[in-house]
Amino acid sequence: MGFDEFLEKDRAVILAYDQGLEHGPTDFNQKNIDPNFIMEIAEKGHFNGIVFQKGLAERYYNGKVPLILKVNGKTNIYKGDPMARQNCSVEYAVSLGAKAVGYTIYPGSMHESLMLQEFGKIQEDARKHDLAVIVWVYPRGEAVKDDTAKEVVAHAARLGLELGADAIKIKYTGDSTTFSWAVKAAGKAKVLMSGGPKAPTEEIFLQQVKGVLDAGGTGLAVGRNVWQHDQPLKMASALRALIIERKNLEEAIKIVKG
Ligand code: FBP
Repeated sequence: MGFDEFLEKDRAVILAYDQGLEHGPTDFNQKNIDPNFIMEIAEKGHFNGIVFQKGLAERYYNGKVPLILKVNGKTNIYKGDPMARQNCSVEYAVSLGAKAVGYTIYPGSMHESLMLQEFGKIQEDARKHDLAVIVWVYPRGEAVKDDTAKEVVAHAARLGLELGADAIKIKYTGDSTTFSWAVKAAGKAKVLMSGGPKAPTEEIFLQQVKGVLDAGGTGLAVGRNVWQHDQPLKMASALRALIIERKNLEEAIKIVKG
Protein backbone atom coordinates (compact mmCIF):
# COMPACT_ATOMS: atom_id res chain seq x y z
CA MET A 1 0.00 0.00 0.00
CA GLY A 2 1.09 3.57 -0.49
CA PHE A 3 2.82 5.93 -2.74
CA ASP A 4 6.34 4.42 -2.67
CA GLU A 5 6.20 3.30 -6.30
CA PHE A 6 6.13 6.97 -7.31
CA LEU A 7 8.86 8.20 -5.00
CA GLU A 8 12.47 8.78 -5.91
CA LYS A 9 14.58 10.02 -2.99
CA ASP A 10 11.26 10.77 -1.25
CA ARG A 11 10.16 13.12 -3.98
CA ALA A 12 7.94 12.84 -7.06
CA VAL A 13 7.64 14.55 -10.44
CA ILE A 14 4.42 13.48 -12.13
CA LEU A 15 3.11 14.39 -15.57
CA ALA A 16 -0.64 15.05 -15.87
CA TYR A 17 -2.43 14.63 -19.18
CA ASP A 18 -6.17 14.63 -18.62
CA GLN A 19 -6.70 18.20 -19.83
CA GLY A 20 -8.19 17.02 -23.13
CA LEU A 21 -11.24 15.81 -21.23
CA GLU A 22 -11.28 18.66 -18.73
CA HIS A 23 -10.70 21.60 -21.09
CA GLY A 24 -11.00 20.22 -24.60
CA PRO A 25 -8.19 20.47 -27.15
CA THR A 26 -7.76 24.24 -26.61
CA ASP A 27 -4.71 23.48 -24.44
CA PHE A 28 -3.04 21.63 -27.29
CA ASN A 29 -0.90 22.38 -30.33
CA GLN A 30 -0.03 20.13 -33.28
CA LYS A 31 2.51 18.21 -31.19
CA ASN A 32 1.07 17.86 -27.71
CA ILE A 33 -2.37 16.84 -28.94
CA ASP A 34 -0.78 13.45 -29.64
CA PRO A 35 -0.71 11.26 -26.52
CA ASN A 36 2.33 9.43 -27.96
CA PHE A 37 4.28 12.69 -27.69
CA ILE A 38 3.32 12.94 -24.00
CA MET A 39 4.21 9.30 -23.34
CA GLU A 40 7.61 10.00 -24.86
CA ILE A 41 8.14 13.08 -22.65
CA ALA A 42 7.16 11.03 -19.58
CA GLU A 43 9.68 8.34 -20.49
CA LYS A 44 12.60 10.44 -21.74
CA GLY A 45 12.04 13.05 -19.03
CA HIS A 46 12.18 10.31 -16.35
CA PHE A 47 8.89 11.27 -14.77
CA ASN A 48 7.85 9.26 -11.73
CA GLY A 49 4.31 8.82 -13.00
CA ILE A 50 1.92 9.66 -15.81
CA VAL A 51 -1.76 10.53 -15.40
CA PHE A 52 -4.15 9.29 -18.08
CA GLN A 53 -7.86 8.74 -18.39
CA LYS A 54 -8.71 5.16 -19.37
CA GLY A 55 -9.13 5.78 -23.11
CA LEU A 56 -5.58 7.12 -23.39
CA ALA A 57 -4.23 4.34 -21.19
CA GLU A 58 -5.88 1.70 -23.39
CA ARG A 59 -4.37 3.01 -26.60
CA TYR A 60 -1.17 4.83 -25.70
CA TYR A 61 0.24 3.63 -22.37
CA ASN A 62 3.52 1.78 -22.98
CA GLY A 63 4.26 0.54 -19.47
CA LYS A 64 7.54 2.46 -19.15
CA VAL A 65 6.40 4.97 -16.50
CA PRO A 66 4.12 4.14 -13.52
CA LEU A 67 0.51 4.79 -14.48
CA ILE A 68 -1.97 6.82 -12.45
CA LEU A 69 -5.42 6.12 -13.84
CA LYS A 70 -7.77 9.03 -13.34
CA VAL A 71 -11.13 7.47 -12.54
CA ASN A 72 -13.31 10.55 -12.68
CA GLY A 73 -13.33 13.78 -14.65
CA LYS A 74 -15.58 16.47 -16.04
CA THR A 75 -15.57 19.04 -18.82
CA ASN A 76 -15.50 22.80 -18.25
CA ILE A 77 -18.55 23.35 -20.44
CA TYR A 78 -21.11 23.45 -17.66
CA LYS A 79 -20.33 26.42 -15.39
CA GLY A 80 -22.44 25.49 -12.37
CA ASP A 81 -21.35 23.67 -9.23
CA PRO A 82 -18.77 21.11 -10.31
CA MET A 83 -19.37 17.39 -10.10
CA ALA A 84 -17.16 14.67 -11.54
CA ARG A 85 -18.46 11.12 -11.29
CA GLN A 86 -16.49 7.93 -11.52
CA ASN A 87 -16.00 6.75 -15.11
CA CYS A 88 -13.66 3.79 -14.58
CA SER A 89 -13.61 1.02 -12.00
CA VAL A 90 -10.59 0.30 -9.86
CA GLU A 91 -10.52 -3.24 -11.28
CA TYR A 92 -10.33 -1.89 -14.82
CA ALA A 93 -7.56 0.52 -13.78
CA VAL A 94 -5.61 -2.50 -12.49
CA SER A 95 -6.15 -4.34 -15.78
CA LEU A 96 -4.67 -1.35 -17.64
CA GLY A 97 -1.51 -1.54 -15.54
CA ALA A 98 -2.23 1.29 -13.10
CA LYS A 99 -0.20 1.57 -9.92
CA ALA A 100 -2.49 4.29 -8.57
CA VAL A 101 -5.93 5.72 -9.09
CA GLY A 102 -6.64 9.43 -9.19
CA TYR A 103 -9.90 11.13 -8.29
CA THR A 104 -10.93 14.80 -8.11
CA ILE A 105 -13.10 16.16 -5.32
CA TYR A 106 -14.54 19.69 -5.44
CA PRO A 107 -15.25 20.64 -1.81
CA GLY A 108 -17.63 23.60 -1.68
CA SER A 109 -19.66 22.33 -4.62
CA MET A 110 -23.29 21.52 -3.83
CA HIS A 111 -22.38 18.01 -5.02
CA GLU A 112 -19.44 17.51 -2.67
CA SER A 113 -21.14 14.81 -0.59
CA LEU A 114 -21.55 12.62 -3.68
CA MET A 115 -17.88 12.91 -4.50
CA LEU A 116 -16.86 12.25 -0.90
CA GLN A 117 -19.03 9.13 -0.85
CA GLU A 118 -17.86 7.88 -4.23
CA PHE A 119 -14.24 8.47 -3.34
CA GLY A 120 -14.73 6.49 -0.12
CA LYS A 121 -15.58 3.37 -2.11
CA ILE A 122 -12.76 3.91 -4.62
CA GLN A 123 -10.24 4.31 -1.80
CA GLU A 124 -11.33 1.00 -0.26
CA ASP A 125 -11.26 -0.77 -3.64
CA ALA A 126 -7.78 0.60 -4.25
CA ARG A 127 -6.58 -0.76 -0.91
CA LYS A 128 -7.89 -4.22 -1.86
CA HIS A 129 -5.86 -4.10 -5.07
CA ASP A 130 -2.79 -2.58 -3.45
CA LEU A 131 -3.00 0.58 -5.55
CA ALA A 132 -1.94 3.99 -4.35
CA VAL A 133 -4.64 6.63 -4.05
CA ILE A 134 -4.11 10.17 -5.24
CA VAL A 135 -6.79 12.76 -4.71
CA TRP A 136 -7.01 16.07 -6.54
CA VAL A 137 -8.73 18.44 -4.09
CA TYR A 138 -9.98 21.63 -5.72
CA PRO A 139 -12.26 23.75 -3.50
CA ARG A 140 -14.84 25.39 -5.77
CA GLY A 141 -18.31 26.88 -5.73
CA GLU A 142 -20.06 30.01 -4.55
CA ALA A 143 -18.75 29.80 -1.00
CA VAL A 144 -15.13 29.55 -2.12
CA LYS A 145 -13.99 33.11 -2.63
CA ASP A 146 -10.28 32.39 -2.92
CA ASP A 147 -9.18 28.85 -3.74
CA THR A 148 -5.53 29.56 -2.93
CA ALA A 149 -6.13 31.10 0.50
CA LYS A 150 -4.10 29.50 3.28
CA GLU A 151 -7.03 27.96 5.19
CA VAL A 152 -8.81 26.83 2.02
CA VAL A 153 -5.75 24.97 0.72
CA ALA A 154 -4.99 23.53 4.17
CA HIS A 155 -8.59 22.30 4.40
CA ALA A 156 -8.18 20.63 1.00
CA ALA A 157 -5.03 18.92 2.22
CA ARG A 158 -6.64 17.75 5.44
CA LEU A 159 -9.64 16.41 3.60
CA GLY A 160 -7.31 14.19 1.56
CA LEU A 161 -5.64 12.83 4.68
CA GLU A 162 -8.91 12.12 6.45
CA LEU A 163 -10.35 10.32 3.42
CA GLY A 164 -7.35 8.01 3.18
CA ALA A 165 -5.40 9.37 0.22
CA ASP A 166 -1.70 8.56 -0.08
CA ALA A 167 -1.01 11.77 -1.99
CA ILE A 168 -3.00 14.97 -2.27
CA LYS A 169 -2.79 17.30 -5.23
CA ILE A 170 -3.56 20.87 -4.24
CA LYS A 171 -3.01 24.39 -5.51
CA TYR A 172 -0.07 26.46 -4.34
CA THR A 173 -0.93 29.24 -1.92
CA GLY A 174 1.68 31.59 -3.35
CA ASP A 175 4.34 31.34 -0.66
CA SER A 176 6.07 28.57 1.23
CA THR A 177 5.08 29.76 4.72
CA THR A 178 1.36 29.50 4.07
CA PHE A 179 1.82 26.32 2.03
CA SER A 180 3.67 24.68 4.92
CA TRP A 181 0.41 24.83 6.91
CA ALA A 182 -1.24 22.72 4.19
CA VAL A 183 1.65 20.26 4.27
CA LYS A 184 1.26 20.02 8.04
CA ALA A 185 -2.50 19.51 7.67
CA ALA A 186 -1.82 16.65 5.22
CA GLY A 187 0.02 14.73 7.97
CA LYS A 188 1.48 11.47 6.63
CA ALA A 189 -0.07 11.96 3.19
CA LYS A 190 2.24 13.36 0.51
CA VAL A 191 1.52 16.77 -0.94
CA LEU A 192 1.80 17.45 -4.67
CA MET A 193 1.41 20.84 -6.29
CA SER A 194 -1.13 21.25 -9.04
CA GLY A 195 0.19 23.29 -11.93
CA GLY A 196 -2.46 25.44 -13.56
CA PRO A 197 -2.07 27.32 -16.84
CA LYS A 198 1.45 27.83 -18.16
CA ALA A 199 3.19 30.42 -15.98
CA PRO A 200 4.31 33.66 -17.70
CA THR A 201 7.97 32.70 -17.27
CA GLU A 202 9.94 29.61 -16.34
CA GLU A 203 11.41 31.47 -13.36
CA ILE A 204 7.96 32.08 -11.91
CA PHE A 205 6.96 28.44 -12.28
CA LEU A 206 10.22 27.09 -10.83
CA GLN A 207 9.99 29.55 -7.95
CA GLN A 208 6.56 28.13 -7.10
CA VAL A 209 7.98 24.62 -7.18
CA LYS A 210 10.81 25.71 -4.88
CA GLY A 211 8.24 27.19 -2.50
CA VAL A 212 6.39 23.88 -2.39
CA LEU A 213 9.59 21.99 -1.58
CA ASP A 214 10.65 24.50 1.07
CA ALA A 215 7.25 23.98 2.67
CA GLY A 216 7.86 20.23 2.90
CA GLY A 217 5.88 19.23 -0.20
CA THR A 218 6.82 16.04 -2.03
CA GLY A 219 6.71 17.37 -5.56
CA LEU A 220 4.18 18.05 -8.22
CA ALA A 221 1.73 16.62 -10.72
CA VAL A 222 1.51 19.09 -13.57
CA GLY A 223 0.84 19.15 -17.28
CA ARG A 224 0.71 22.42 -19.15
CA ASN A 225 3.89 23.91 -17.70
CA VAL A 226 5.74 20.92 -19.10
CA TRP A 227 4.12 19.84 -22.36
CA GLN A 228 3.26 23.37 -23.50
CA HIS A 229 6.92 24.33 -23.08
CA ASP A 230 8.89 24.71 -26.32
CA GLN A 231 11.34 22.15 -25.00
CA PRO A 232 9.47 19.91 -22.57
CA LEU A 233 12.51 17.75 -21.85
CA LYS A 234 14.48 20.77 -20.68
CA MET A 235 11.68 21.67 -18.29
CA ALA A 236 11.62 18.05 -17.18
CA SER A 237 15.37 18.16 -16.44
CA ALA A 238 15.01 21.40 -14.52
CA LEU A 239 12.20 19.94 -12.42
CA ARG A 240 14.19 16.81 -11.70
CA ALA A 241 17.23 18.89 -10.75
CA LEU A 242 15.21 20.98 -8.32
CA ILE A 243 12.92 18.30 -6.91
CA ILE A 244 14.83 15.01 -6.99
CA GLU A 245 18.45 16.09 -7.08
CA ARG A 246 17.78 18.97 -4.68
CA LYS A 247 19.74 21.47 -6.78
CA ASN A 248 19.12 25.14 -6.14
CA LEU A 249 16.74 27.39 -8.04
CA GLU A 250 19.48 29.12 -10.04
CA GLU A 251 20.80 25.79 -11.31
CA ALA A 252 17.30 24.68 -12.31
CA ILE A 253 16.71 27.94 -14.19
CA LYS A 254 20.04 27.52 -15.96
CA ILE A 255 19.02 24.02 -17.09
CA VAL A 256 15.68 25.07 -18.52
CA LYS A 257 17.23 28.02 -20.32
CA GLY A 258 20.37 26.16 -21.40
P1 FBP B 1 -2.07 21.41 -15.23
O1 FBP B 1 -0.70 21.34 -14.64
O2 FBP B 1 -2.03 21.45 -16.73
O3 FBP B 1 -2.91 22.51 -14.62
O4 FBP B 1 -2.79 20.04 -14.84
C1 FBP B 1 -3.21 19.77 -13.54
C2 FBP B 1 -4.67 19.41 -13.50
O5 FBP B 1 -5.07 19.01 -12.22
C3 FBP B 1 -5.04 18.33 -14.50
O6 FBP B 1 -4.84 17.05 -13.98
C4 FBP B 1 -6.47 18.67 -14.81
O7 FBP B 1 -6.84 18.31 -16.09
C5 FBP B 1 -6.49 20.15 -14.72
O8 FBP B 1 -5.45 20.54 -13.86
C6 FBP B 1 -7.82 20.67 -14.24
O9 FBP B 1 -7.74 22.04 -14.15
P2 FBP B 1 -8.98 22.95 -13.81
O10 FBP B 1 -9.97 22.13 -13.04
O11 FBP B 1 -8.38 24.05 -12.99
O12 FBP B 1 -9.51 23.43 -15.09
